[in-house]
Amino acid sequence: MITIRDIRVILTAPMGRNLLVARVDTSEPELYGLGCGTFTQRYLPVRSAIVDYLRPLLLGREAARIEELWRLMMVNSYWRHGPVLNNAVSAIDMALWDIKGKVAGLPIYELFGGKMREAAAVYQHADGRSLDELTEHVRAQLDQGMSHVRIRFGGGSAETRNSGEAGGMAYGGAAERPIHKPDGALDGAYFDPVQYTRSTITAFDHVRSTFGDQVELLHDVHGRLAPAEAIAFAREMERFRLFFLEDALPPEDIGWYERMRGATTTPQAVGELFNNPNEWLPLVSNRWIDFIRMHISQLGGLTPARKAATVAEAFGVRAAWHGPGDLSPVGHMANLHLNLTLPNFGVQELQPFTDTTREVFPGCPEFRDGYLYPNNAPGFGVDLDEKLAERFPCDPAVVQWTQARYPDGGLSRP
Ligand code: GCO
Ligand code: MG
Repeated sequence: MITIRDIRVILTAPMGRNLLVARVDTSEPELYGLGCGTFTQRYLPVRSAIVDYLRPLLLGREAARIEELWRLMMVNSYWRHGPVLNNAVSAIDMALWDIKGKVAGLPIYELFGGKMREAAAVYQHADGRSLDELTEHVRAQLDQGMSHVRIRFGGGSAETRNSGEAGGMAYGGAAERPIHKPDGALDGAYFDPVQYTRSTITAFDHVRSTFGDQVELLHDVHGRLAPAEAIAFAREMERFRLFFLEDALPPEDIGWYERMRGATTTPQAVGELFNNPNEWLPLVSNRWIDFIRMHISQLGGLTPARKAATVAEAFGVRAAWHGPGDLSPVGHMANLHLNLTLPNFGVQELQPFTDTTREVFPGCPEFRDGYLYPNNAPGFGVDLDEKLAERFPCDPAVVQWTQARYPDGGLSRP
């Protein structure tokens, strides 16, 4: 019987985004697994949950019993289904799947029933401070073979744009005029919902008329509109024939998706902020959404993500897992092994890997001509150069971009 001999956490930020990977070593010499538990804004409590609680719980137990150990980890804290503990469980869960694949001498997609496709279609983000810059970035994506592109208008990365450092540019909004704040308004990442919706519609109108229907367009509202604003915006976006509109509503307002469905044909995608199955289950079983977009380590790993995908398949809902820069290549590979086997795969978000990231994580999935390919090695097929990883320390600095504020200075949701 192969048992769990040790569990360690490796923290690294080769792309400047805090990543957390657990390594599970077994009783078999040289047999170990890697799993992603990246919660970039709160990685220290995730590390403690693994090292201080899950490690003592799991040492000596049989590594092959993934379902048993997943449930054991989830209920051992009694309170469960929160972002910190779910990411800790995910890091171990994925590592156990990695080990199982290595023991079987098979890539994980083979353990999930084998390939339905050789690679997963991916999308990246195109944004710009002007319509010309946005056009240039969309064209650059098409030149890389992309068939899907996510558009934002307003310049900089999502997080940069939303930070005070970038002048508080609205998330996806290109400021037509300075945001009108009251005297003494507190610092933050200011955001004007009206400016955002108006400038985003201008941007989509321009991109759709420039590129026609040769590209599938996506957009992420990031849950920053009031329900009525979100529904009106989704209706206005109908003429641009989006592949999907993401996070039109935040987790706190998902009860409005029933009305959203009745009000517009714009396809809906949601899920990156979900932790509890009861967040996505009603949306899927009522067919109020079109894509599930969970951050699978936020769910607790590959074990629950597979189950969510299968439930979604029964209701005609497709998978489009969260795939940002704050996900390790191990987590991206977990998305990919699932995607290769799902009848209801939609599209995969991808933050491209830098050369440095590829050196820290040998075996990264290969991006080629709009598709992401596995390397067909046993398990996930990704390794981690811990010596090199040490050269890119994580940073627990106060997060700025999530201090999103409305023009009047009130805090919105980030
Ligand atoms: C996405 C997400 C990201 C998040 C980030 C939070 O769709 O990729 O919305 O941009 O903001 O992952 O840390
Ligand atoms: Mg998003």
